[in-house]
Amino acid sequence: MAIVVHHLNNSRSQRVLWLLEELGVDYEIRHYQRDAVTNLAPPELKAVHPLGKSPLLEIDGRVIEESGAIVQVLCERYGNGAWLPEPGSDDALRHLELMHFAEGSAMTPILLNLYVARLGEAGAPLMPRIHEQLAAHFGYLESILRPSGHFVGDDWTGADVMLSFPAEIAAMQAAATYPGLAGFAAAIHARPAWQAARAKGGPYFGT
Ligand SMILES: N[C@@H](CCC(=O)N[C@@H](CS)C(=O)NCC(=O)O)C(=O)O
Repeated sequence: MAIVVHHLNNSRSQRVLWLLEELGVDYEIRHYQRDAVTNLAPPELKAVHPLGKSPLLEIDGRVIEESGAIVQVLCERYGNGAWLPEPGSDDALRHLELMHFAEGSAMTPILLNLYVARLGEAGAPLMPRIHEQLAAHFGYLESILRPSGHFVGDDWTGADVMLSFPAEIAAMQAAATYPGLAGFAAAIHARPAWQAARAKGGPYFGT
């Protein structure tokens, strides 16, 4: 059954394209462009899933929403034993934790920062707490990055794919403060699979 990625330009969906390229899986991309003024997804995405967000993966005749679930299912099906730690191992537990941390925790201060900054002076009282939480989450990620350059074990896993997005944002906002995360993002961007995904997916955060 064909795999279809509903890909919004310059978005979390880049992770899914990158992983599919790493796994060598055939897939089709349907492209959607953000609104030039609001930066929001176009309404056509709501015809695919009620939330109208990206990534969305069509597989086995159903639509899967949530990057973490998409990454997990692709690693399980096409990883051939790689991209996920040994089931039942300590690393598997750590992997589960970080797969959820990426969207469940790390993205919260990132999104709050984005939205509250748009309020200007009205949002100013919230900014110290948001910046403190941004630093806490980015600092935590920087501290757990392993000498191997991975978050779990010494090879690429789904957790690296999921954490690539907050790491890229940390690198864009403060590369000097988070040199480990900046190096992690640069190592990903240098991979042929990532570059193939970038070529197919279109411009991504200035790359
Ligand atoms: N937790 C979801 C978040 C999905 C999400 O918010 N995607 C953004 C792209 S980075 C989006 O579609 N934004 C457009 C909009 O909200 O209109 C996931 O990881 O899949």
